[in-house]
Amino acid sequence: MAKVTSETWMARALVLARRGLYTTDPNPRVGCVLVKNRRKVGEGWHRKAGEAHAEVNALREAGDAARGATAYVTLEPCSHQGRTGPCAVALIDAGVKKVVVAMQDPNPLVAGRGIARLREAGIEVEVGLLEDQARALNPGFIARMSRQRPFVRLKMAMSLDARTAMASGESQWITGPSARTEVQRLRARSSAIMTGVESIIFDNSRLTVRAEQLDLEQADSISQRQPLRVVVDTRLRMPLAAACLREPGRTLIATCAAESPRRRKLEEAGAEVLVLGCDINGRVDLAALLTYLAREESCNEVLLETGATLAGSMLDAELIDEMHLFVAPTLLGGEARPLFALPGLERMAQQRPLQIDDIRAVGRDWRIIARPQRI
Ligand code: AOF
Ligand code: ZN
Repeated sequence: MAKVTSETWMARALVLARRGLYTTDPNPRVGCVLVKNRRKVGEGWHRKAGEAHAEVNALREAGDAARGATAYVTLEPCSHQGRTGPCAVALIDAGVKKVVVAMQDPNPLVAGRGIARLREAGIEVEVGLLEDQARALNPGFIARMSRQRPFVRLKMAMSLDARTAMASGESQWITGPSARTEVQRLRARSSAIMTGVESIIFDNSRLTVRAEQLDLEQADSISQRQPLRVVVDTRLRMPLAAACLREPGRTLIATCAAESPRRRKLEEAGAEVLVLGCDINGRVDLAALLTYLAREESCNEVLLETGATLAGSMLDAELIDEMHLFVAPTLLGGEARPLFALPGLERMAQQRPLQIDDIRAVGRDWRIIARPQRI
């Protein structure tokens, strides 16, 4: 039999944490495994904000067997009294002997204090096992806690000749059903879906999670949570009849038009209107919007589903963390609408470099995951 190492247990804790991918928001996804005499005596994960943390669920399963066990946790056990009691204290009280932590909690309420508390109680603590994998589970929570802004993921679909729409603006559907299911998953894990008013005008998209299209065990709990819809609309051109205003969940319109008479009408139609300052081009200050989403709306991951103008502005402002580009095996020809409206580059030295992290087939389409490199 293959040797069971501490990596194996932490890998199990990461698998458990991932079960909360669609449901823990705004909390992080966390998993925990309790091991004694090289056997698992309990495991748990955090399902939902307000409910028990991963460690508490694992301790509950282990009962008395937790005494003398080693705990593998994907995030530092908390030290604060939040909606639930501090996990560090629960581990100490249960008589756990050693705690292996994948990463420190970036939440300033915790930030090392959970680890310190365990050590003060005489418990051996090891930090950093499979840390990269643990960080990858919670990019949004980490960005919000450490940079006061969400992790922004851009999703775009294009033909093999890099067209995102027909000249008429018609764009449904370039990609096939598997890619569209994948986009549903991206929506379901996000705190907010952000778009530009032009996309609403052209596509009238609902920007909702359709749990029945997800084909997942957790479909029931997902359907209860709709990500916040955020529409960037400098001059308040949002149509009163926009389909997304009639969907469950909230729609927030970010605008510079403080005095517009349309504001009240949109509010009556069910939207919330957020007035922000303008940038030097007279458009909504996107960095301020993201800060607002992190601070006031506790947004961890934001999915940007939009057209060339807003995508270009977000890229230009260095506000995109990751891009998911779906490439369909089709040619659209005609007038090219670029992926990004960027100011024309004149020299090769001005190129926007990307790092490609993954390319794979999704049904009949291809998905490229890339990260803009800071220049
Ligand atoms: C853990 N284990 O499973 C999770 C932790 O509002 P509360 O009480 O649920 O606290 C949320 C904070 O606790 C969250 O911001 C993060 O710092 C930590 N999450 N900690 O020990 C868990 N979910
Ligand atoms: Zn906790």
